[in-house]
Amino acid sequence: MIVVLAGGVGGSKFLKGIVSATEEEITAVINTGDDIDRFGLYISPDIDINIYTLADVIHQQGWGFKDETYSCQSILSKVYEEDCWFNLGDKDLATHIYRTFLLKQNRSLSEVTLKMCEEWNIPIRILPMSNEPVTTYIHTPGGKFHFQEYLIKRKMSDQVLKIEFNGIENASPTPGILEAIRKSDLILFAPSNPLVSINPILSLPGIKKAILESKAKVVAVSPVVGGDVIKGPGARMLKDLGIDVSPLGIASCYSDLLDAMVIDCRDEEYAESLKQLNMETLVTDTIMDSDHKKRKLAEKVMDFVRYQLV
Ligand code: FO1
Repeated sequence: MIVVLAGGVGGSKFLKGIVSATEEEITAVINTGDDIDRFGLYISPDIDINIYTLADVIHQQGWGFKDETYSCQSILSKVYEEDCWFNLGDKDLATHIYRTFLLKQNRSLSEVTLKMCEEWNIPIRILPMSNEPVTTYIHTPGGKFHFQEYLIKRKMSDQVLKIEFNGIENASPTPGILEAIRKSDLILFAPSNPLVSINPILSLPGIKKAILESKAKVVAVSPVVGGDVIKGPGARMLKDLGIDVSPLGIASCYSDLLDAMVIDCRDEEYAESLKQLNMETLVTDTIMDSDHKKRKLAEKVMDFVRYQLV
């Protein structure tokens, strides 16, 4: 069994590759710290990005539906003069309406997610990291902001002083996650932002302990390529918090959890230093700009785990 920890865009591409490259049972544990309420609707961006990507309906920008329209949003903003900084497409709204409708019937977020996965014919188990609310806030000199507000409304223009996962102490991992970790042979950290995508998952009570106790090999794919993060706010956040924008900086975020790292060819120079930290390294092309390349990367990772990580 394989467990994949993932956030949104980078995570979903990697997950798609892994799904196409192996027949093994996969449980994907998805960050929900980015979840947000807009107009009374429960929006879970990373869950949706992963479902849409695996269902092949994702927009090429990495979130929302392809061939999306924004009629509802244009009425909200032009007629009702609402501040629509968080773009909600018409098709995407159906997901948020349906999820909110089911949650209001006292179904848990994981039940709702599994139901949505069934309806989209997703061949793996996708679990939100927790059924309890955890919200990522970014503390800046100008105050603290919901992660989506920092990212989209304020366009990452603020200096990051601290990242808070509000509610984490009272949240527990979704039922099934700890068992999956214990039973797994391989745990993959997708090339997602370590600070706001993977760290919320790792910060849930019991997760790190289960990973450390599991017999599984633990492998992280670096989201940093050639001194930058492919998508999202990663580089700015890492810099602001004094973390090196390199595979070494990413490795430091995961401290003693990793057996190995997958890094891009452009970062080959770091392989030796990672080895000195007791980490095996796969150096390969990690850019996943086509389905073929997603699958290729996943095949390389699976071969590396099978033949080099013993
Ligand atoms: N990202 C943006 O850059 N701008 C948006 O307006 C936006 C809206 C949005 C709506 C639904 C959804 O599921 C995702 C959306 N995203 C948007 C992506 C999202 O902010 C982030 O990429 C993730 O939270 C990080 O994984």
